[in-house]
Amino acid sequence: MSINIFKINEELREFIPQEVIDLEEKATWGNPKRGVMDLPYAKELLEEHSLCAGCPESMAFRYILASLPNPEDTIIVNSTGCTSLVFPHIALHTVHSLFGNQNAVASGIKRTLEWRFPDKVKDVIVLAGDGATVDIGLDCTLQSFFRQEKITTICFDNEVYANTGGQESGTTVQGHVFKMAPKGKQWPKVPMWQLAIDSGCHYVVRMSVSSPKKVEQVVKKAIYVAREVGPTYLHFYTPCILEIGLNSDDALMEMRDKDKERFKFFEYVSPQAEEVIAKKKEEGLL
Ligand SMILES: Cc1ncc(C[n+]2csc(CCOP(=O)(O)OP(=O)(O)O)c2C)c(N)n1
Ligand code: SF4
Ligand SMILES: [Mg+2]
Repeated sequence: MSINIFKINEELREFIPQEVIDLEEKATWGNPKRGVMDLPYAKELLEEHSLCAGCPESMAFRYILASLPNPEDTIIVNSTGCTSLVFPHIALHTVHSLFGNQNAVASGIKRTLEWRFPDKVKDVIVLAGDGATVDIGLDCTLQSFFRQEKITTICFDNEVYANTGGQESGTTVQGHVFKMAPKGKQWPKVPMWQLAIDSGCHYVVRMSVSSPKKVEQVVKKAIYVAREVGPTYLHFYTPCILEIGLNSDDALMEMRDKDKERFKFFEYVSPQAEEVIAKKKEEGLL
């Protein structure tokens, strides 16, 4: 625990729930080797968050937050959707942008931080749903890749607009019916990971979040590569158990199932990214 980025007002401490105090006292900030192995002892996200019980987005959030190499100097930019519900329940700097604008906002923040703090490492990460990343925000997403912004974009793909009650998105599977898409999707799933490669990302991964250790590895690689080379993109399957009619303890099974088909692990590494990853491995940071 090094830098106080989240400090409870001493005069109010006696009225603050223990969970919120834990966010301060059990944080793992300042440890460059932090990771998902800390999770049993650390507190990254309040238990009483506002996602549905068993929602894989809450698992993904915990793994990602535990894996950030530089949380004191990280800003997470998010967009409206189920993804955005957890941000009031964590102890990191976040910015809520207009739906779809997240990569444009993140680009501005990254450039400003580089100008304002030239001697400091500041990581900027976008975390948004498939509707925000692939549909309504696709222009902003791709343009940030074309401009080679040094940011990491993470898409939580639950293959639906979940927060607004179940409309189909570009990442919905062909033929799938949702409450508010009764005719079934006409077109195949948009392969966003391939668009990311074709648009200039240097490190791209598609996978589910069924394996915490794997999430840690790819998050760290994506952030290190973004710092030194350019845009990186992680496409995570985080199924909406509510909209596909599963119980709260079914998410892991659903992800493991899809690990064998449309979310089979896929990783692209550009030659420049290879160099950064090799260097970080030598430093013992990966
Ligand atoms: C500019 C704008 N357009 C539309 C909306 C309505 N809206 C809020 S959440 C949401 C769906 C988000 O879907 P996704 O990005 O896939 O995230 P999820 O809820 O599935 O995690 C939409 C369309 C909005 N809030 N702002
Ligand atoms: S509606 Fe779906 S994506 Fe949203 S919190 Fe519930 S399970 Fe998660
Ligand atoms: Mg979605």
